[in-house]
Amino acid sequence: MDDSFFSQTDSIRYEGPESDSPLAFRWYQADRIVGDRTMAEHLRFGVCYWHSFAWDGFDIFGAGTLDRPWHPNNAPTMAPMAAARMKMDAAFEFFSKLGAPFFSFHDVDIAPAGATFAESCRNLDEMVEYAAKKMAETGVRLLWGTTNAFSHPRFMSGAATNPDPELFRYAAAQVAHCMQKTHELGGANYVLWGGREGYETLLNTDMRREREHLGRFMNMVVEHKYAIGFEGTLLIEPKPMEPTKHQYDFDVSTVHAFLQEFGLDQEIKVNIEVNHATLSGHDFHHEVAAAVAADIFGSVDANAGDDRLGWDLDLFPMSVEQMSLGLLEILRGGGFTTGGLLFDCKLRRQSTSRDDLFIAHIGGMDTLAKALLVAQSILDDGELDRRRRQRYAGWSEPRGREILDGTVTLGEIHDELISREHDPVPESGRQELLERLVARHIDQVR
Ligand code: XUL
Ligand code: CO
Repeated sequence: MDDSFFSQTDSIRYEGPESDSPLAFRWYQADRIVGDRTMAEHLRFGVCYWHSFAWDGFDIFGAGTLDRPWHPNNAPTMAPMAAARMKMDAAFEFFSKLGAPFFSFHDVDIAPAGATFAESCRNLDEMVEYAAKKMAETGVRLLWGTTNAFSHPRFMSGAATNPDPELFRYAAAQVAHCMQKTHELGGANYVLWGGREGYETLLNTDMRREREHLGRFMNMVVEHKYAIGFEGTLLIEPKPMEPTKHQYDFDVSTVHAFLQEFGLDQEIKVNIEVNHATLSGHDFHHEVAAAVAADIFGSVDANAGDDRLGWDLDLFPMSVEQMSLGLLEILRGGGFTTGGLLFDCKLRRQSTSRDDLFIAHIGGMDTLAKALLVAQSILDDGELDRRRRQRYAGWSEPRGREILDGTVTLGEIHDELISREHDPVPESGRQELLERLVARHIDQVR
């Protein structure tokens, strides 16, 4: 008798849109061809370690509620390394039963902190060895590794932007070690989310200096990548606020300007999180389009917020329409290369049944698989892109081209308009028609 943590659940299979099983896929069919690749190749799903395995459900109002026997709060007498291995066994059982090809972790998610930095590093080394074994057994790969330089009290005033250089050094050392471990596990990317890189009040903050320090930090990270021969992509994850009042990596365009200012725009791309996009006042698809337009699109943390709560709720994505619009921009941009769709999502505190974690991920994967079909169907149909191209047709004509070529001046344009009165007729943007077009693909896709 299998007594593993998820022994009540079998491997999740595709049963098709008519299935009424909560533990089956209705849309995600890994080997189904969509456009030029399989669904699995397009979507590159990943499960995050932190919310699903390292968090016991605590929030600012109360203690953990989730069944996580390896969590230090639930296992006060268990040796920390044994608990970490138990957690990893459960995690890999989950990844492979779900059929997710990737996972992601922070250093502190997989290995307990030691009494010293050196001991923390040794713990991480040991757990990375264990992970390598699990990855080889299951075929699950690493989408990205990252460093947590925001939870420990030492980082209360930031890491790279901390006023104390000793904290900059501590975070730098942690990134150096974690990137090396990500490299050893063949990670496709390395992520830097600026946890507490921001400020609480300008009264004590020198913003010019802190941004310069962050620029120096990121340049050191790039230098280290080449020094160790890591071939994955470096990604910054924008977020506008929370935990700090103002985060420096506010949104994609802010990060792009930062990368250009510090000479990093060829080296670092972005990891866009859906609910970070909405917290910054943008739609998810806006952030993807902004990244594609700036050639810095990398990866996605697929989740959702709540319309009425301005927090980072990390809900599982369940809106096909929202995800279809995002995937449309991703496909228009050529799809993922090293990136993928990571479920940076957490269960609700009341979701305490053992299969809730499966149902949540299955829901997210089905939502995104259906959204992929919708996005591909819109592209195959071609009408949306044809109408979009048509709006700009005048720029291929001589009167548009001479502006872009730089062969006409503002003064010449002025003089010409005075001599030849011409008042262009505005054309409909056809927004409602286009929204109906998207709705038709959502209704009709199979
Ligand atoms: C925080 C967040 C992080 C990053 C990794 O809002 O999204 O989990 O994805 O540090
Ligand atoms: Co995230």
